[in-house]
Amino acid sequence: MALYLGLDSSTQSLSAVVIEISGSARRVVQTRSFAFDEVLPHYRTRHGVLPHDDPKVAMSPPQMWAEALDLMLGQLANDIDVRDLAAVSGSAQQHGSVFLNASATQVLASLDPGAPLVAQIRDVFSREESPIWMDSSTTQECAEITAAVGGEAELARRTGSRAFERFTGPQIRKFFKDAPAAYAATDRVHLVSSFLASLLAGQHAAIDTGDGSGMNLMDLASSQWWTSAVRATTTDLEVKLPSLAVPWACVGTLSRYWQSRYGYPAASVIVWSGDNPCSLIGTGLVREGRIAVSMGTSDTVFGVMNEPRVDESGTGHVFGSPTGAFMGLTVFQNGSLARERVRDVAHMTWPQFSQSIASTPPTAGGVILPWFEPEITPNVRVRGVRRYASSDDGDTVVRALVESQQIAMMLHSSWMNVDVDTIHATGGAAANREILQVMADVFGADVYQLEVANSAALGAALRAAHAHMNASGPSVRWEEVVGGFTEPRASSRIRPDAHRHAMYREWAKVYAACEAHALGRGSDPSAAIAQFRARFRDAE
Ligand code: ADP
Ligand code: XUL
Repeated sequence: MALYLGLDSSTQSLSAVVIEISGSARRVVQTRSFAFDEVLPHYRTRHGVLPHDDPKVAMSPPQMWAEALDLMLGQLANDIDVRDLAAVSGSAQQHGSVFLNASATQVLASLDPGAPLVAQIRDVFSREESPIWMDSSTTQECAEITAAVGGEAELARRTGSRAFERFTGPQIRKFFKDAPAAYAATDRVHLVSSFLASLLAGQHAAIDTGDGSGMNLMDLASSQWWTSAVRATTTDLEVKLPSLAVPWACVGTLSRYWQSRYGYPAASVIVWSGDNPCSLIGTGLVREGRIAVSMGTSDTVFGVMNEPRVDESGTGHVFGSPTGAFMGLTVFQNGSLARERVRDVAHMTWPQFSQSIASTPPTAGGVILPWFEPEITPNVRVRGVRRYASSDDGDTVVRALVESQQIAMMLHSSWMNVDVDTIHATGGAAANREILQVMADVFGADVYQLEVANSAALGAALRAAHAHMNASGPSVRWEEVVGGFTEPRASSRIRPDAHRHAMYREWAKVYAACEAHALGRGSDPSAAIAQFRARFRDAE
């Protein structure tokens, strides 16, 4: 019997999934999850993020992630017999960076199993707070890096994305400019993923090519650091970056700390990756043709790409996929937290929120552009919710928000060029079937829920299994690894309503006109709205 552990350090929580694979038998042995705000309140985060006056700044404490890791491994060792653990891997929110000083190497290698992890690593940080993916404060640095490497198209062609504020390169450059002494004291710049893998292995871990492609620093074709981008970021970044590794690389074994403290074996630590690459595996998307929509803190749309088809509109990203191919990804910042804001203003529970969707006719609430925070897709730097043809009625607002979010996902992911007939839905909000019905109607696709809700943690466990099985035997295909874990539940299928889909195809044009207007790129959409209303007046 072999057990595999997948961890997921997301924006708001740490989750774990333990799976067993023996012969053809497959089962989920244990799942656990806890929210940072609740379990570690002393870090004073809100939804996992430190409150800040500037809406563009988003930081989290890396010590909180480390303390959560210690807590989780302790709990799992209580829950189950961990002696059969063969390999562990992880998933982490993408782009966030952890800055370590030169003492880290020694501290990681000599952790005392008798003392909590966090107490021993307090002094290894050259920056106490880590910028995370919600940070949008680096517009200037994006422009500088873009200019230095020869323009937006070149940066996108080489790294898979134009410069984005949250990407690690622009964030590193900002720190280099704003805090030169602290930057100089930095020995290693990790991603959240490679930082946590380093804590497990007791030595600096590599960055995998999936998470590495979210940095504006890696050459997608060669999977190596791209020297021009590295030099455009800071003067000496090459010596501070960890190495890059294929997504199935082993970066060490669980260190003596975990073995002596909780009784873990010297299980292989497989390089960690980003949550979106891990979710790709955890939703079973190991071949091109289907997409998944994840509605966690961020809403994301992604799918496998055999070739890196870079988005010429500059909206989406191409990342390395854990399978060795590529993945297309489009990210929306105002996802679950926007839904929560609207739910809270209307004083609703989630069941009441669902009821509002179900009881309100399509498009009745108009269009809501939910830019409570600066938005990634489309690029909105100054926050502010925009509403078109909407009323203050709580029910219609809820439906309008959900419709607008789904239409935005449909329109802005079309660059991926995938004929969408089936969507695998994941993330916390995928529990909500009324939201998924709107998704099905907007995309005109069948939507499925998955057996294991946390696809990022499951994907990490499956990546650990895949790497371990391929290291110790003949090569095992991805289909065999994910089989039995990621098939969508047939009974969960939500079919699109043909009439509503036809209506949404037209409403999507109205939405696009509203978005263009809000972005200052289009005229007043009132006429488009009136035309739509005249056409569909008696439709519902
Ligand atoms: P992350 O992995 O980014 O931390 P999760 O995938 O765990 O996020 O999703 C958490 C989010 O799920 C919460 O912020 C909450 O808004 C949302 N959520 C949970 N239950 C529901 C529900 N029934 N309907 C809609 N959203 C929900
Ligand atoms: C991906 C992105 C988010 C984070 C947080 O580019 O910014 O999806 O990974 O989950």
